[in-house]
Amino acid sequence: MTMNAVELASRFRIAGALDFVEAGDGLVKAVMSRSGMTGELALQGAQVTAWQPTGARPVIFVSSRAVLAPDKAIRGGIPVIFPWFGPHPTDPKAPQHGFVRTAPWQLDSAAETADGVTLELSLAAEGFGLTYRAVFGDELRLHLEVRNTSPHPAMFEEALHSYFAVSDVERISVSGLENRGFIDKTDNMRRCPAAGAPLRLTKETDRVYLDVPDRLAISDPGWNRRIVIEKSGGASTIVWNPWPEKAAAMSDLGADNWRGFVCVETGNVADNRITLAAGAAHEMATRIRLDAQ
Ligand code: TA6
Repeated sequence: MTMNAVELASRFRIAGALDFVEAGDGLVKAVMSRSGMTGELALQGAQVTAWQPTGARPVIFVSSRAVLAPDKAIRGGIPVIFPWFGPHPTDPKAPQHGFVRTAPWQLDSAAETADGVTLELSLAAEGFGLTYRAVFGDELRLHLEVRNTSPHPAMFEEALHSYFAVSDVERISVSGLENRGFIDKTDNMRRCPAAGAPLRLTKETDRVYLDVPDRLAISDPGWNRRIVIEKSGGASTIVWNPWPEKAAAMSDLGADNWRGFVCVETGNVADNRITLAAGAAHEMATRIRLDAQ
């Protein structure tokens, strides 16, 4: 039974740091603030929908046309993708990117700590138990634990599908991928060799990089900043921007929004998918912070 904003506030509100609001069509968001930092997380999907460190521009992008409604994926933020990435391997009717990003997660605890405002959420997901910790502070720290609660080995894919706000996707570059090959989803899943240089996006880009080092950065000269991503337990990095033609066909995005974001996603997909023994658990984490350019 999901709680409404009033019930959540009565249990978890922290004066001056954490409150709960109704958003869109029946959704509830946790809204956080601390020394000028602001953040948001939608209980549906445990989806981060905002993070803006003190004195900085927003770091997380959400489409101006995003639809906040039950069972509808929110266009932007950091969707939690599980237990498959992209289309379901065998069932064409199954939702793209799994079912947990539109599921009603349970808020288990909330606290203000030295690192910021920490939310702990959980979800039972068809033979898996998911627990998710989000810490909103000078950094944004996300930690996803997946436990196999079934009596047999189980396989899954996962990703934190982060939409990062940028000045202009044609001006940024992504470092950390230079020495890694990738699967090109815009070219029939062709396996491509490492480029040997930071990634610049010049057209529709939809790439799955495998076995990626744990430190990446998005350099944004337009806003004179770098978004630094430090991850653990996530071997894959997915980079996506649809470019204007595909963006125009997405009713919750639009051709006028495509320049303002790049997805640089941390996950375990394709060759990096995970198989867990009965009762075993796997942890994936990512820390996001800003550096001067
Ligand atoms: O992560 C990139 C991707 O898999 C793209 O292929 C594109 O489909 C994107 O995710 C958005 O997917 P969504 O289901 O949120 O529209």
